[in-house]
Amino acid sequence: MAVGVILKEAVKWVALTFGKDVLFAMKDALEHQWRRVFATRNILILGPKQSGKSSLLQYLTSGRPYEIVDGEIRAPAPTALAAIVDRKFALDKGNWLRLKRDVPGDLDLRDAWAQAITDLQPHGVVYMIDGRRSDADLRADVRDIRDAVLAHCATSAGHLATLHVFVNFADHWAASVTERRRRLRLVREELDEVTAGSHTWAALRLGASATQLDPNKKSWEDAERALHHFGADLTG
Ligand SMILES: Nc1nc2c(ncn2[C@@H]2O[C@H](COP(=O)(O)OP(=O)(O)OP(=O)(O)O)[C@@H](O)[C@H]2O)c(=O)[nH]1
Ligand SMILES: [Mg+2]
Repeated sequence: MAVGVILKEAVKWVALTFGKDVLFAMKDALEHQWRRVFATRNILILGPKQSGKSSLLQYLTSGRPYEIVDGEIRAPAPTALAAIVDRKFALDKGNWLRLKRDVPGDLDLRDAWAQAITDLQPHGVVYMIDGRRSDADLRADVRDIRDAVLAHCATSAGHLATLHVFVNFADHWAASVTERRRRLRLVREELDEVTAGSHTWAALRLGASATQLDPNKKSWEDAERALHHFGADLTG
């Protein structure tokens, strides 16, 4: 879709893939409650492949973590990242032209994140990981946040207020209350470690929540709760 068309249809526009795999939603496209919770802040949803980024954005826009097309659940397209931006940001043609140039479809996942962080200067980042992975892999996923996310925010330290890790697929990994607590503690520990000893990130509000966005379920309270926590840290 040409940039001009996007701008003309901005009011109706829900989300689109930009280049190959960058998903954008304008704040107006979110369900009312989330528009209020997130206020005017720009948000990025990042995370490794198949961690649930598209499902989370879909949940925010429709209240369900999947898209129905012709009566069937449509498999989400690959996304390097999802961004939630303000109408003001969306209507500034320069932003789109820059993003289009900077985020070509064949860009590496982390390069796309770096570019989006630089261009959007997000106030909040949701970093999704797949909680079904081993303890060691989960720790490694969280450690990645330093180089893949925070390193690019360093020059605009005033902007990023909060970073929450959503440990997704809780329908698989959080079988017992004990296991749920243990894994969240592990993630939280590693997350504190990532920012420890850095003056730049001393005031950054961190969070770790269990979420599930299983398309076969009827409700997603964990995700709702996690998003409210994130929203409170975002605007608080
Ligand atoms: N059971 C279950 N399935 C999930 C959950 N979250 C996402 N899924 C499914 O897992 C698959 C991957 O989710 P996506 O939302 O596409 O993840 P993504 O990070 O956008 O993936 P890529 O864009 O390919 O990197 C989809 O088929 C989702 O329906 C979850 O918490 N539980
Ligand atoms: Mg996706």
